Amino acid sequence: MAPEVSELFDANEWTDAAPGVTGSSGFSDITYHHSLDGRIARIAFDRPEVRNAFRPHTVDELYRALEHARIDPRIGVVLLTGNGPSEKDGGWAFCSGGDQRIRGRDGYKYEEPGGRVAPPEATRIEATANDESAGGFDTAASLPTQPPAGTGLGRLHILEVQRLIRFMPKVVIAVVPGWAAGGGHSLHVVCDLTIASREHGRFKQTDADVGSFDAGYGSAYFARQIGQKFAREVFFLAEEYSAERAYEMGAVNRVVAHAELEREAIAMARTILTKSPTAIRMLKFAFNAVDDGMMGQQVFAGEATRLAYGTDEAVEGRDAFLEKREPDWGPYPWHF
Ligand code: S0N
Repeated sequence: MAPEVSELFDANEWTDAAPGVTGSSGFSDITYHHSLDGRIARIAFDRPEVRNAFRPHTVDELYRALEHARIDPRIGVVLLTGNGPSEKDGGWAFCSGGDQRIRGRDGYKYEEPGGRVAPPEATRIEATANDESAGGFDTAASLPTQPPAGTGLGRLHILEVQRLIRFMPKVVIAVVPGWAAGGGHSLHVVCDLTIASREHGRFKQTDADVGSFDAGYGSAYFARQIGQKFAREVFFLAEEYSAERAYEMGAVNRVVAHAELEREAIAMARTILTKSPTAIRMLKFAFNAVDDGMMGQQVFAGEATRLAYGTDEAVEGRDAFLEKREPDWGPYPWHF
């Protein structure tokens, strides 16, 4: 574990999320930690020199860590944040969106003028697959996530990350220590809750400035959150908003002193962890369903099916089939 991960990172709270792998889980563009009791995940962009902009390799790593947290039954809350400050100028960032230096005509490129940006093996977390301490869950972690080198094809798979955040049955909190801009702004929008630094939290939707627009959750869902007028203002004017102003607009849940940001985020997570996991999961999917069409219904329905499986009535249906007899629904009333 590296105490220098971030000035706000308390090394006494966290452990490397992938035991047996040196460094922070073998990632290069993010860091990934679990709380000592294994119930909270902390995933952080780790490119402070570019305000935590993401390149395709960053997105691969982010997706992998989020998926790892999603299928860990101990984890109830994920904190998504950005490490900092930048050694270059002391600036703080949550995330400044896609790395504009490698944006191509069909998305963002793995290849840079100097060659491939990261070796494919850096996307693997071998040691976590079937880890006993993690309850034996299998992450299929040894599968590479990057396309073969040299395809030259661009990617826009931050949208896959957005969907993972949206549909994971855990609460994802955006912990914003500095800039949330462009696609970084969209990520905070899609998170369930946002807590921001009073001194350094800044929000700006640059999409229309750089000719790159999020026409999905980043804008339409944002309008659901804060209203059409404010959302259109944020996108059409691309101005800078302080954390306090974002709070007034309803885009942020809490604004706290910078030095207290991660402590407050952990406290928020700890409160959520005192609640019923089933209630939290059903509520998240209920909040989502109204905006997610048939997909939202499918996700909500999956959880309803899981609950139904736990009833004697459903067990009777299964047993009757296996025992080749007619089911006896007698004990189960038609509720009114
Ligand atoms: C974040 C800003 C406002 C910070 O300004 P500040 O504090 O004045 O710092 P700078 O001096 O500007 O930056 C410091 C150094 O960091 C580099 N840098 C900053 N952001 C990026 C970036 N995004 N890419 C590459 N480099 C970046 C600066 O160049 C500087 O480096 P040096 O010191 O070497 O000069 C300000 O930096 C800013 O406005 N940044 C750009 C924000 C932006 O426009 N982001 C891209 C927006 N588009 C996307 O995110 C892609 C969208 C996308 O993926 C998508 C596509 C379809 C559907 C959905 C999405 C989606 O949004 O998810």
